[in-house]
Amino acid sequence: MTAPAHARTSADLIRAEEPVLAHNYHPLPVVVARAEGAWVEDVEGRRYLDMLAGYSALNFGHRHPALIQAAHDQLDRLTLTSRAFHNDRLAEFAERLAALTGLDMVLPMNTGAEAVESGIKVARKWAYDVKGVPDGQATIVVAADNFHGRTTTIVSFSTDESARAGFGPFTPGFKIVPYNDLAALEEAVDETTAAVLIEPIQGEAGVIIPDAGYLTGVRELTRRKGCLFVADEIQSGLGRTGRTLAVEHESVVPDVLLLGKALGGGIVPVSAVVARREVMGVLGPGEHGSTFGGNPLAAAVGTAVVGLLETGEFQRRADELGLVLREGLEALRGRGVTGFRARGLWAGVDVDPALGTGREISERLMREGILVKDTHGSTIRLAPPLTVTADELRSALGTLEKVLEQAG
Ligand code: IF1
Repeated sequence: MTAPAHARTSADLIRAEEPVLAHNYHPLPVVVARAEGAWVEDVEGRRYLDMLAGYSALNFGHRHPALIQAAHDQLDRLTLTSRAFHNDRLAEFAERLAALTGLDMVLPMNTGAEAVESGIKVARKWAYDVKGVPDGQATIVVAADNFHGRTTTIVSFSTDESARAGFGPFTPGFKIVPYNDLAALEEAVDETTAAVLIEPIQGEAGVIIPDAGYLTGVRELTRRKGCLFVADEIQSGLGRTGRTLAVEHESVVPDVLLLGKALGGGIVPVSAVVARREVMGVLGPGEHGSTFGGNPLAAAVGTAVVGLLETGEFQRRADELGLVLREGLEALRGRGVTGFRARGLWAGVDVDPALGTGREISERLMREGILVKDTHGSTIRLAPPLTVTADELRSALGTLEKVLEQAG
């Protein structure tokens, strides 16, 4: 019998994972044991500033007091009923989430991929029942370099070979066009198109921000051609870009909104499809579901998350601190940073490949107490909790500067 987990060193725990944990990730060699706010602590007590924030699932920081309190209160009352019965938390969650997003109806799910899959099913059913596309012929137009999750259908329309190789056969009915290209979209959308599904900002692709007017163009094109605009805001939403939703930067309202990650406050998986009534109305009893979707614990935490966003505080913080982030990155341009894209507290930073890969830079930053995640090549993603302070942000940028100098 090996020592209990809490008595083992980081090295012991990393070694213990090897024979029994699927190798579907290549984590940085840090073993987190506790966390609060923007800081995590490893088994040996070393502290790190978390500049990844769970890929934007921790927008409100680790263990935000209001969210933890909501979870504790609900744990002492009721955690799961399934939707075979009602529970006393779901109505308020759906009402307040719909109001926050400016849409009408909520389909509560659990993970982001489930929200994407559910959005695909609703869009297809809307195409058959409302638009009149012949059964089985609905298509959905997506963007190259997309990331919408890891299910077989979702990777069917991925352009990332590492995400789809070996997982076929794939789901038909998807067309891929270049991102940020309205002419290509115009050509691809036809009478069989149920929806255009895009990220308002492409996260995994490296925080790719489309030209001003692109989202407005997608909105106008989908409305004119009679198909749905489905916005995947699972990573870009809920305050990350300085607005409740990234589409707000162009005052665009999609027909269907996909949410996840931070909707669960970094505590429980909570995702949702939020849509216009005409669209969500295509679902009838027994036509879609999920054991945990809309469970009272998720609804209680989700409602507390919506409560935090209703104040506008986190959106303002991301907007204001985004200036600090951009100024800091601008100062590093030509000094190891070859380019960057940033909106709110979210940035994709291209590092000079001569200084190392994104992974190598991430490892150097880890040794200096900063946790980030590379995306592709030599691009690293910066996405701290929206609770980060300006001083913490400046300190992290200072450490990035130091690491880039040392790598040179
Ligand atoms: C991994 C990436 C980020 C997402 C968008 C749907 C989902 C995601 C825009 C699915 C999830 C996660 C998945 C996680 C790492 C992370 C990720 F690197 F994979 F691409 F954030 F960029 N739509 N993104 O970003 O949500 O089912 O995971 O809850 O798979 O490694 P999920």
